[in-house]
Amino acid sequence: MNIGEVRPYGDRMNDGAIQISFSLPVPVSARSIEAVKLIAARMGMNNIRLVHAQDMGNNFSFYILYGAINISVDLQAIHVPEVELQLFDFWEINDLIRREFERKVVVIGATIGVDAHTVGLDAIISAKGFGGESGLERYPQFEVFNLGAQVPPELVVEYSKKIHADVVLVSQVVTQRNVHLFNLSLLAELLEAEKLRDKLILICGGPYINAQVALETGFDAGFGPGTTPLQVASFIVHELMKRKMRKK
Ligand code: B12
Repeated sequence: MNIGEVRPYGDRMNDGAIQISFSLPVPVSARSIEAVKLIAARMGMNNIRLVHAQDMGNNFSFYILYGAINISVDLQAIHVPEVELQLFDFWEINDLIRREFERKVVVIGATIGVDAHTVGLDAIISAKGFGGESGLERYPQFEVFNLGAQVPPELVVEYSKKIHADVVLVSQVVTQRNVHLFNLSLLAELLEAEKLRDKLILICGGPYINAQVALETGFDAGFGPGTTPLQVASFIVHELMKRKMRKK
């Protein structure tokens, strides 16, 4: 393997160990187990070990397998947009907002469309926070409005206007049939139509969100799995300062 290439590992470096799981629309049987191993083999896995096979009812079954693959990728050859972030701490963020803006920063959060997953957005917004960090509600310099789940994009626009929001945080967890791309683009377009887009910092997040999705849908930044409130708060402050500099 070349320097810069990476391959999954389990016991030893570069042993190619992976775990996969999937369901079949049949009950567990000797035949279904053989089918599962065949599917894994056809995916290029070797040294296949089935570690879990379970009936799920209604003639469906679930399987977990271990095995190894012989694939590696060159990290140097991968070019994707990333959110570049210099982290501030809780006190620095509040001090910077107080000093540079002399008012609270108004933040709206919502999970839009039919999406009912609120845990991720709450992790960033609610006072209890995530990963040992307080959420944005705990920051004295943020005024936070959590609109909750299944909010129509039109309502986010209406509310942003009503309370003069500076930041809109949108969560999208369900990505079936690319519904998240539809919802995010729609919101960005509606804000644009109301001439609000340039006045707002527009941030999306969710387990399948990244910087690329954000840029493609007209957002300023996108945050994925494991995001913490401090990362989001730091991005907001950087962006506010960047925009203030631009205005001067
Ligand atoms: C809990 C859960 C539910 C709960 C939600 C309860 C609630 N109040 O949120 C209930 C039972 C309601 C539910 C329902 C459904 N669910 Co569900 N659910 C989950 C589950 C198990 C955990 C999600 C979670 O809470 N994660 C913990 C949080 C902390 O992680 P997170 O969301 O990734 O958030 C972090 C980052 O992504 C980021 N982030 C997230 N949002 C935001 C927003 C901003 C602005 C920022 C900056 C960052 C950010 O920061 C967070 C902290 O690090 C996942 C599977 C899984 N293990 O992930 C499935 C999962 C998300 N659900 C799924 C599905 C399919 C459904 C249903 C459609 C099932 C059904 N057929 O009915 C329904 C949909 C209902 C609806 N209308 O939306 C799929 C989604 C597949 C997809 N990609 O579309 C998953 C992945 C399960 C699966 N493997 O199939 N679900």
